[in-house]
Amino acid sequence: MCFLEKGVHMKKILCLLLSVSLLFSVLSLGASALASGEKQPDLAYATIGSVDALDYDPTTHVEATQNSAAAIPFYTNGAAQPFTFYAQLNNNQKALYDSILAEPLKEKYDVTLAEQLTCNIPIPADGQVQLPPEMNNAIMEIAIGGLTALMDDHPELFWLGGFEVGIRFSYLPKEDGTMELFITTLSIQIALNTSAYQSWDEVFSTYHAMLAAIDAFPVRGFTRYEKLKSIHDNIARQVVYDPNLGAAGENPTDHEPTSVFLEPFTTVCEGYAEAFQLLCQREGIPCITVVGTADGGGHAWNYVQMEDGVWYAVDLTWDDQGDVLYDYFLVGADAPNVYFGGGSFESEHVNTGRRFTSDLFTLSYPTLSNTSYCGILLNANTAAAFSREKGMLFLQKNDTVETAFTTPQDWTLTATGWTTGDTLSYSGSQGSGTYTLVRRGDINADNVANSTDYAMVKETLSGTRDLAAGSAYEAAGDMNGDGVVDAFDAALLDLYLNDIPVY
Ligand SMILES: [Ca+2]
Ligand SMILES: [Ca+2]
Repeated sequence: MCFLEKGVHMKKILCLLLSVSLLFSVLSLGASALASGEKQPDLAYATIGSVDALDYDPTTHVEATQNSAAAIPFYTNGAAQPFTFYAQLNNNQKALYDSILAEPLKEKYDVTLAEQLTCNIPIPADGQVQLPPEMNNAIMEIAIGGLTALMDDHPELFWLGGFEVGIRFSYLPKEDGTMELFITTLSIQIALNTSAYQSWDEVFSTYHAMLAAIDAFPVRGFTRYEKLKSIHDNIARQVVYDPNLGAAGENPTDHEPTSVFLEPFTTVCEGYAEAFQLLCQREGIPCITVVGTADGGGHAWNYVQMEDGVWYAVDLTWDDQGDVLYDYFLVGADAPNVYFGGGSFESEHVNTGRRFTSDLFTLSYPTLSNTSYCGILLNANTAAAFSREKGMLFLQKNDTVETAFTTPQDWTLTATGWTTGDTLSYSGSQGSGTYTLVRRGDINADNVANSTDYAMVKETLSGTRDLAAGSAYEAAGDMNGDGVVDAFDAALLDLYLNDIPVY
């Protein structure tokens, strides 16, 4: 059993919201153009506002030098119909999102709107036009919406955050003393996190270093569950929560996934969640970062979609307590807070869907499962893996499983044995269920995976043995979990029995 003292676990919360400040400057159209009263379309340009990232100081803004090189194509979500926040955008927001994604490492973008914005306003006597508030809001809704969705679909674009927005417009004076304004283009200038990067060259090189580190990051396992656990554990082992957060020595990249993949390997919730998402995307596992509040502070965590199509939550920040915990690994909304106070996961994690301190755009999240992925909490040291859709519990060849599970105290576990074909029943306050056990590689269920089992796989290949389809015995030999026992499984089993970690 692995119960830890409640008091030793620090709740990790921080502010991740970006602040918004709108600087409504006056649009100067030129008095002469308006005085005539003639219908005279013209083109003008004005900065209408800026949105600053937290910690971003506009007075230290750094001008871009170069780096218009096309970005490296990043991993795509492997799902047949991947969940994207892009799908939640309107056409103008999509235009902005597309423009930046097509050429991510640029400082400035001129985005042609898919649907131009228009309004009718009085011709100002002094030629100084101020946009009506609803027009400012419409512009900010496009910019904030497009950027929010892009940042959350593509956390590898770690430098996105604060920005300035300008517009390009034409106008048409009318006889009745009003004029029609047509906004055709938004100009977005990306602000650099100057506490971390002094130039866009530095962003460029950091981007490539991060991609290389993601490529090299070890993720092991046969099943989605096993890969997720590997990602969870290996990130927790690689980083520590920044002990200097909010003080001198704070890692200026704390809020970026770079902080997980690059030295000095200190991060905060946003880094944990975005790095987790990037590694899931590398492995083809649908995963999103969720932003909101926890215990009143800004916080970020993940939702992951399992093979059953249902979304479960992972809060790696709270699971990394020196010891790696699993209290927030693939849990549901009703999961109890084992270590952090009372209530449920949902009562402790409130989605806001906002990356900026503006209510103009809010992300919508998929529905979180009420129940956790498995009804059992794992001991930190077990390699057991659950498959809810198959109703199976996979054990590695050398697992000693009598102490493999940590459960709330009102739970009972009953196992008929601990190898292939045995069953494990559980029941408690969160529900009950039964899993069929599969000791990976132990096809003949003698509680050891060895050359006898390997021979049985070879016999299956040659057609002299028939492992019943869908049975635990077939699952024990189906090393790569693709539903069929074939030559690939024979090769994998050979390596597995010889302790060569190819998976
Ligand atoms: Ca065996
Ligand atoms: Ca197979």
